[in-house]
Amino acid sequence: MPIEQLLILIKPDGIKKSLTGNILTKLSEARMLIIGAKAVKVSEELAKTHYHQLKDKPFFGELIDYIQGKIYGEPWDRVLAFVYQGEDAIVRMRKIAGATNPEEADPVSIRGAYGRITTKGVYENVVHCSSDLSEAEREIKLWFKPEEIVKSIYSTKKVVVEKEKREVWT
Ligand code: DAT
Ligand code: MG
Repeated sequence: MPIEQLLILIKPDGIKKSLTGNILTKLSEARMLIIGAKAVKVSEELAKTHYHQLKDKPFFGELIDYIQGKIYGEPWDRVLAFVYQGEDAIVRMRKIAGATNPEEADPVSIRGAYGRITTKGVYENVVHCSSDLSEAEREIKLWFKPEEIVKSIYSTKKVVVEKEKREVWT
């Protein structure tokens, strides 16, 4: 079985409903390693790049607002991002996450148990889970810097960065 890495997001509805513990418990049944974890306030640019393949869908605008947590506002307008690693990780984690449409998802899956469709038709499906190997690589590299991951399966290189404005502790 190939060792794979993938991106999992606990979306703002999962944060607002205080489901982080429940979601991580369900995911832990797969006995995979968390090799990256952080809280992220999602910018419009990050949201649009993440979901670029859906840009022509009628629900794109609402999807971008949703992943940014705009409908919930402070302090729910954030996501928790994780990189998981394990054997056959993508297919196995997507099974635990459940189908995209929470109404069609296995009721024991995360989306089946905790997701809903709003009256506006937005799928509030609690988690994001990379769909295949190339998407997993693209998404991990979009959401995480190499130094934020314990051990990446993707190659890195050293570069000298000059005159970069960076926030540091005072
Ligand atoms: P997944 O998140 O299962 O990979 P996707 O990549 O096709 O599914 O879609 C990304 C997100 O867009 C999904 O989590 C919820 C939303 N979405 C997809 N199809 C939708 C639809 N028909 N109506 C409303 N939201 C939808
Ligand atoms: Mg997808």
